[in-house]
Amino acid sequence: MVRVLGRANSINVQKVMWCAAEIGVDVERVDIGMKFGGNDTAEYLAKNPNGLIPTLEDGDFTVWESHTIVRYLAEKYGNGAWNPGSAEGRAQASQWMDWYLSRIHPPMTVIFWNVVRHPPEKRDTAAAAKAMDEVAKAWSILNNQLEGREFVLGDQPSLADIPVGCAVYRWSSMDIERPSLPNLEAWYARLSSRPAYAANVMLPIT
Ligand SMILES: N[C@@H](CCC(=O)N[C@@H](CS)C(=O)NCC(=O)O)C(=O)O
Repeated sequence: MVRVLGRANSINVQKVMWCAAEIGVDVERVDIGMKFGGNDTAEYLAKNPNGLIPTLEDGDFTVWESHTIVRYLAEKYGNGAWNPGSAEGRAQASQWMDWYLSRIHPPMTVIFWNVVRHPPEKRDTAAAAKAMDEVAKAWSILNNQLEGREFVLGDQPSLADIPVGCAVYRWSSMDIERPSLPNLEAWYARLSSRPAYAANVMLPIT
């Protein structure tokens, strides 16, 4: 039995749940984190000493870090889908996953907190504006990559789509002014039509 420990609306849990649903892995998800708590117990910390979500359990095997988990699921259960077959393809998938961590995640976190989570009196509009500039530049890099491609690496979705695919839902749904990025918008529409994405990623943003 594969279990994912983590609340459904965490972007890092969404990466794992979306990947598992796409490759047909049956997962039991347990609500842990934020309002559910449970990530500061000795039992949880023994599984994931960071006290963060998600953690994946596959029988006796435990692993944390969302990108590592999706690579594990695709390698073990993907039957060739989602995990590129060549070393070059896997390197490119990793490149976009790492790029998400360095270029998309930090500014998106600043925007998310200032637009969604902080009450108006705690919002830092200058920091949010700076983050908007940074992330718009990063999204335009992905917009260029998507020129002539259905998904990040080509005609088929792959692990490269997963972190940025989860983030583009937030980017497209938050109450912010976005620059026009037609390839990115078309890719987001393509992802949105996938039942596994709609069910696991397109959840209320809180
Ligand atoms: N690099 C880690 C980051 C994990 C992380 O920061 N998780 C957040 C949720 S997105 C968390 O656990 N926050 C505390 C909570 O939800 O209670 C990963 O990708 O798995």
